Formats: sequence, C-alpha cells, structure tokens
Amino acid sequence: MKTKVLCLVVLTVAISAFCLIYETPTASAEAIELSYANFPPAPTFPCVQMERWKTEVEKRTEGKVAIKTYPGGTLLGAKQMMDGVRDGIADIGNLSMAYQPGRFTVTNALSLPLGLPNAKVASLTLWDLYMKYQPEAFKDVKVLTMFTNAPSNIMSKKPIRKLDDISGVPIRASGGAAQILKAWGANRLGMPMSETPEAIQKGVVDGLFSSLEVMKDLKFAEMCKFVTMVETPIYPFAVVMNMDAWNKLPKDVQKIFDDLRVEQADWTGTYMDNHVIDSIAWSKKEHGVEFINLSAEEKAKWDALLEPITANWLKEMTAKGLPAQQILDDINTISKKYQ
Ligand code: DTR
Repeated sequence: MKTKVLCLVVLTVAISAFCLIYETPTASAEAIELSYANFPPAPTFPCVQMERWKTEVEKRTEGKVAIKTYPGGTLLGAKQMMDGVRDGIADIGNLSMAYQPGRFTVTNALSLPLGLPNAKVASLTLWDLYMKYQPEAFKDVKVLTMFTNAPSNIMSKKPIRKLDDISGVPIRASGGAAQILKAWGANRLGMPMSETPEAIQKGVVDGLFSSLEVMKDLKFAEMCKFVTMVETPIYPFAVVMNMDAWNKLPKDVQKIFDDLRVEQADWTGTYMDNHVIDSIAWSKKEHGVEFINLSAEEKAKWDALLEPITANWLKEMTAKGLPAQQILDDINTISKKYQ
C-alpha cells in the first residue's frame, strides 16, 4: 500500500513538472522576431536610439517580441529604407527624410532654416506635425516614432570665420542643408552620413555640415579642427514598420509600440542634446578643436542670405497645393509650446 501511494505521488509530481515545462512560454520558443534596419554605423545616435527601443520593447513585452538590429546599412541602405520596409525586406527601418528630397514634403519643412533650438523641441514638434497632417508619404507604413538631430554646424579642416572663408569650399551636406550651404557660397556635395568619413579622409570634401555629436561618434574631430557655429538646420528622421508585419502583431504588443512613440522621440532628442555637449567637450580636450562664434555683425550677413530659402519654399509648396503657410505657423506654435 505504502509503495502504491509513493508511486502515485512520484507520478503526480512528474506529470505536474512535465506540464509546467511545456506550458511555460519560453521567450525563444514564442518570440515574434522583427528585423530593424539602420543605415549609419552603430555608434551614431540613430543606432543608439534603435538599441534603446529594442531594449524597451523586449522588456515591456516580457520577451514576446525579439528585435534583431542591423546597423551600418547591412540590411538596407540610406536611400532604400522606405521602399525596403514597405516591401518587407526589413520589418522596421530608420530613415533620414533629407536623403530623399521631395518625398517627405510636409515633415521636411522642419529642415528649413527656422532656428529650432534643440533636438528635443524639434523631435516633439516633428511628431505633432506628423500627427496633425498624417502625410501621404507615410501611408503605406506604420510610423513607430520620429526624431531629429540637434541643429547643424560647420565642421572643417580650415577655419571659417567669415563668409569669404566658406566661398567655394567643398562641404558635405544633404537635404535642406544643401540650399543653406549654397546660399553661403560653399561648394556643397551631397552624400549620406555613412559615406562622409571616407570622403573627408580622401579630400573629396573639406568638411561637413551636421550636428556636432558626430565629431565624437565618427571621430571627425581627428580631421576637422574647426567648427563654425551657425546652429541651423535640423534633420528629421522617421522609424517605419512594414504594414503586414504591424497588422500581424497582437493587440497588446501594438499598444506597447504605440505607447513608445512620443516617449522615444523625447528620449532621442534628449540623448542627442546631451551627447552634443559631451562631444564638444571631448573634441576640445582630446583634439584641440577650435569652436568659432561669428560676431553679431557677421552673423547678420549669414542670416540674411537664408531668408529667401523659406520664402521660396513657401511659394513653391503653396503652388503645389500644400497648406505651406499653415505648416510654418504650426511649427512655430508647436515648438514654442515645447520650449
Ligand atoms: N541626416 C543627417 C543627420 C545626422 C546627424 N547625425 C547623424 C549621424 C548618423 C546619420 C545621420 C546623422 C546627416 O546626414 O547629416
């Protein structure tokens, strides 16, 4: 009798243990795997924000979702991002709107020389603008977040202290920043950030026009010993997801992604602004970089040359049927709200 009871107990325990093992969802057995493509190298801010989003998603979904990240253009390049995600080559992708001028007209208005003060304000403004206008350009994808870099400055091999100094200098920029460089008389060359370190090394360009965190992240401080502070414009980015992949997600996961949209914009803007401060200090200390502030008189000359850019955009976009003045007014009002 005793043996029988013992056998029964052992059997019950064994069955319970067996059921427990097979019923407990293990992360790897059940995880929904999503690929996330990014174009620049891993240390740059678009990839840092990608890793932060991955960590948050995996934590908040308790392992239900696993994100596989592809930095450095290993899955999709800078200019293929939107179409590649739409067509399902990657489930998720991060794109710089400036690399396809004319495609993201409404949201790209933010890259006009509007004097947006920092990445946090600009990122939150961009998100609100996107939500208000829901532009056609994004209709085939699910937008997971948007953000911007910090205001751009000129990093160069030779000092640029006045307008004459920039005349004819080959400098790299993309999107709206191109028109700004042209207005100042530089010889602007367009290329994605990912191709810029090599172009500077080979002497194809003598500098670049972007936010200053790259002085540290891409080690431009080793080659560009001068920075001219002009603090405009910013570049808008979007993280987009393939629509079928989005529709397949369980509702609770969709909610987690949606709840992260503004939070991620805010996080990235804040990270970027702090990282620029860090990069400036590092460039001065480690590489003796000189930061040049234009005198008020000189700055007025530079600013005057930029005025026609926004005026022309307004005329051109209004002619195309876009509520261009309203968009500019919205950027102004929304950004003030976040300052
Ligand atoms: N679209 C940008 C903005 C940018 C600023 N920092 C980085 C780092 C990596 C990629 C892009 C960017 C530009 O090309 O300047």
